[in-house]
Amino acid sequence: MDKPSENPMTKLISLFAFLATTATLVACGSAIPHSPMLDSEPGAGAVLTRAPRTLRLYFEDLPDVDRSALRLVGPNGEHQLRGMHTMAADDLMIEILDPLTPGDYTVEWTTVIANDPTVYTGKFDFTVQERP
Ligand SMILES: [Cu+2]
Repeated sequence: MDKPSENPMTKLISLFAFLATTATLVACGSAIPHSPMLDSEPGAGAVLTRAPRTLRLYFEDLPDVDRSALRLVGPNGEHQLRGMHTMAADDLMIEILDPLTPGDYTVEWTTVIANDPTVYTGKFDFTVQERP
């Protein structure tokens, strides 16, 4: 009596599919320049019901404050930011001067990380929702 067994061809096809996916990921990974930003407040893609008053970006190592820049662009254009500083050994922090109204925001950042001459840039978005 034959037991139902897995078709070896199906196994082979899924193995090839896996390898192709892996190869694509590796290829894409090497094409995207490395980003030293690890985390942020607000987080990338965050949907907030309370408008943030500061931006804080966390990096792999100490950012050079003097050679770093942050921009915050929202539905009413660019927001005024004040007093960029570092709070710990790995972050940039800045105060948002004018209150954020509901809408989509983009943070654009430029930084130089300790002992690395590369100028890194990146951006991320967050959303401020109307308060219920
Ligand atoms: Cu601070």
